[in-house]
Amino acid sequence: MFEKVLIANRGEIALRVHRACREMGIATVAVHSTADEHAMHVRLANESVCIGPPQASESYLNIPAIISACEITGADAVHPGYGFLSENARFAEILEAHGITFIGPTSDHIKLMGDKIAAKAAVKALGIPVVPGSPGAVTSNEEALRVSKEMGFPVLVKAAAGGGGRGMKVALTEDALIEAFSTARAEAKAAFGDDAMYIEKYLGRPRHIEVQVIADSHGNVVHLGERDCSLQRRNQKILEEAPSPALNEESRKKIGEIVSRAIGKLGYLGVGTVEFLYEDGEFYFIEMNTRLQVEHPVTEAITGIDLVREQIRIAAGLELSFKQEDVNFRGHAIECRVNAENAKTFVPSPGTIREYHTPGGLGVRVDSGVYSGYRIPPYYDSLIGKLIVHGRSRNECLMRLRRALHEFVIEGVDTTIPLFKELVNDPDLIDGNYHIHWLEEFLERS
Ligand code: MV4
Repeated sequence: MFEKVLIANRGEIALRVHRACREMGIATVAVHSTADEHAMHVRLANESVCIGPPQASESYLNIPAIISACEITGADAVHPGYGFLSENARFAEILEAHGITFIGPTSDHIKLMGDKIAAKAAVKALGIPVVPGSPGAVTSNEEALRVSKEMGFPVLVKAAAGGGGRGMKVALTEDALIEAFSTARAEAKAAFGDDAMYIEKYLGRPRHIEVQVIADSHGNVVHLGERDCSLQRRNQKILEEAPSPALNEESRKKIGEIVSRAIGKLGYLGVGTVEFLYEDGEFYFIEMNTRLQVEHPVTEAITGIDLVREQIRIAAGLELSFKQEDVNFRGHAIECRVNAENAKTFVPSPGTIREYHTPGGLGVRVDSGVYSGYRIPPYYDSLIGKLIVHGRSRNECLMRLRRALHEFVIEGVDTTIPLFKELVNDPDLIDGNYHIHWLEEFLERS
């Protein structure tokens, strides 16, 4: 097992990783920008190294500075958290070249899944259902028109280098297609330096359901069920839950087995999330994420498995501590992302937290690095914490969530808590009756 892990991240996820290390008897190194000197994970870590100024490009994305921090402290592994360098294949390669373990999948798998066209072709070949669309890259207007007419409108033009909703354009008609294709292509070239494009049948009101998988270096692959992440705004998830209200035990088992088998054949290592759109009872692959995700705690709540602990064990070459038949899905969990933003306008609200009181009690977890008197810096994303509630049933989970939201006090900055207080009383939300555009429609009506 590793003796010392460097945490190449900040905020609640840096603290989350520290907690797993601490429980495993592994020393931690926090790296931080000058803006994060007073962060909770920096205080709790065994050692800390300042790696640069506030701008992420100069600190949390600064590979030479992070490698130097590893060398100075003698860290034998790096956990990248999510965002920042977590899906940077070059970072994983450079670490390996320095004899430092990247706690995550191989750089080849990161690269494969980073290319959305290659990823789709690879998983399709392994038996995962994909969205109908162009068989590969579409390189001309004529080809774009031909494949679109074949599958029928509306279609969605996507960039191979995109993902997470960046570089997409819907075309409702033949006339709109050429315009959408050229614009999306030019935007992809400008944004990613790569204008490889592909086209898919556009699904109108799907749910976003993702399957959590975990694989070790001994050939064991286990799926940990799904999360429903349909409640989003501008590609930012707001609330996630597990299990999905849209699936039954049979469909869960079926998609889980399809994903496990594929991931096993791929020789994948570590945790991964296979993202699907789900419409009219069918799953359609869209992307695979090769990192630990923000919403991993809902899976932890219903399975009792510590995903960060397992990531670290896998990276150290150990076997998974459970088999598929040992995984029992228990009850229901919901996560609310507490952002320092205005709950109506979503305008970021950095500043100093004055009063701070977190909810507690049975089935309530708060993952956050903030505290009373903490100053939220303006340089990073506005997620300041996550409220994760577990109950024996979805209804018990919702009742507990209402109670927990009522207890949560954050003063001094605006937060998304008032939005969640409204959402948990909405009839559609109570019924689990929503899709990826539901929240935007809800916000327009209220
Ligand atoms: C789609 C789609 C409809 N049809 N693909 C957006 C993020 C990226 N991961 C894929 N996305 C979508 N792909 C087809 N063929 C609708 C979306 C989409 C979406 C997907 C998941 C979560 C939120 C979303 C918000 C808008 C659009």
